Amino acid sequence: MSQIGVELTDSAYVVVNMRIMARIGLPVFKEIDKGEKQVVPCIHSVGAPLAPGQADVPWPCNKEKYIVHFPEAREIWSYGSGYGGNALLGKKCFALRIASNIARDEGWMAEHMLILGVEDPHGEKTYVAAAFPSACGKTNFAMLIPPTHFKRKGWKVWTVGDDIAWIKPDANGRLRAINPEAGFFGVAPGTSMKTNPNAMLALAKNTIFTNVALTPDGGVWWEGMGLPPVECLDWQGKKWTPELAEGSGVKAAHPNARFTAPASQCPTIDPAWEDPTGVPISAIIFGGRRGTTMPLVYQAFNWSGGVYMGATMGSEMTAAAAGTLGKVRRDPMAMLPFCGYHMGDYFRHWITMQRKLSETPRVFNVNWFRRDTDGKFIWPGFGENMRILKWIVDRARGRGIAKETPIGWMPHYEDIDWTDLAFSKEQFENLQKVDRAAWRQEIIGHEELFLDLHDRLPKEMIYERELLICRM
Ligand code: TSX
Ligand code: MN
Repeated sequence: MSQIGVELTDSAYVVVNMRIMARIGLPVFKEIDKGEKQVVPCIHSVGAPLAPGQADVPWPCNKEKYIVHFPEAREIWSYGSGYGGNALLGKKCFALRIASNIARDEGWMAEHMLILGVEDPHGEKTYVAAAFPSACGKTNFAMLIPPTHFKRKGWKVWTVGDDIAWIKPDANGRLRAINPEAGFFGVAPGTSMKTNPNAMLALAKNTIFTNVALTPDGGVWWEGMGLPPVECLDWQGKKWTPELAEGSGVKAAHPNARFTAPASQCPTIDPAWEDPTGVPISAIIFGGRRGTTMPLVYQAFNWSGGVYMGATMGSEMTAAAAGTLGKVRRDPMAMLPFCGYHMGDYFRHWITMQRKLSETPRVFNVNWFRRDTDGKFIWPGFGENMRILKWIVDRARGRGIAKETPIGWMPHYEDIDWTDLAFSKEQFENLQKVDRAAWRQEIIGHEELFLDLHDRLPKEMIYERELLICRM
């Protein structure tokens, strides 16, 4: 299921990062020499290395940027930017934009999804793929550590990938997925031994850090890693102290600072993570950051309901993003910036994929971010998400219990394993509540998205919306 690209670049940063993110070198040249597979040519330049109008001031990249994809020719031209997504062309540009275009033509899917494997106490493995917009903790979920009680019973979560999945039906009509990447290009701030020990262990060696703070002993630091150093150099090389931050709010690391770490160094990396035939996918999870309206978890009634779920997903804007705080930004399948063709045709491709399948994956929606009336997160999240993941696996395996609601199947309180977690039935009901007034607004939001796509929108999306309205 692999694809080949060649990237020409004037940036050493790109070379050393791609060496971690992709499978490179002699074996690839040998593949190219066989002449059987298409090669995607990619060219990259950071552009003029001087400040605009100042011939003597060094500058990291050009003022104007052109990140250009040629889906017909299957080429990528990127000029003027050193930003990861615009410069490491194997990632968003190839593995999502160009690959999604190839996938449409060839009958497979290139998705913005993590892949994980859940091993139960009998050693049975169930793989799931999950799409979340940015700032929802995709990498954390891909490397989830189950609570102690689950670990003792024998539950394990294995990591296949944290960002991109190429998914293809096999000869038996089962969806199989590979992670086309060889590394993690993860957001550093917020990553710690508390939030994601597996990522911290993965990045402990052979790792490139971008725009983090540099400590006096040659180490790195970022916000949310733990206690700050007494003094360090911030991401721009200026002196930084915790006192300075308290006064002015200046951050030591850039909020979008990154680590580039080999996936092989992740303690929970799945034994099958490099299997060229991929891993079988039993469930697909969509999710977003939503303070209200969206329950912790529910299951779509069927495939077209699942496609509707993914098509209408969205996240509330955080402070950093432009626009009204708390407003829902629709990001279908987390692919809006990454799909290589019209989103309406992309939804149709999703709908059509089922016809090639003997076994349809179950589709779920999760929301770890619902808040109570005081504005506090209701759900503890992180490792506790294992309880929800177990229900998802049970459902995908056709053995979990659920109740029918207007939006889909939901667990009863009793269908979740609550051992060692003080979470009452009242709290759970609050988290799962389907508020009809709020859903009315939600469905109006779906209509707004569909208006933008109306001339290519598959009929299934209209009918699913009508049915949802009827059930509400
Ligand atoms: O990654 C997160 N996940 C998924 C983990 C497997 N984050 C971090 C998001 C930013 C990238 C979360 N934040 C999650 C979550 O499930 N949930 C939350 C919200 C939250 C934040 C802090 C607490 C609880 C919930 N703290 C305490 O309860 C003490
Ligand atoms: Mn991503």
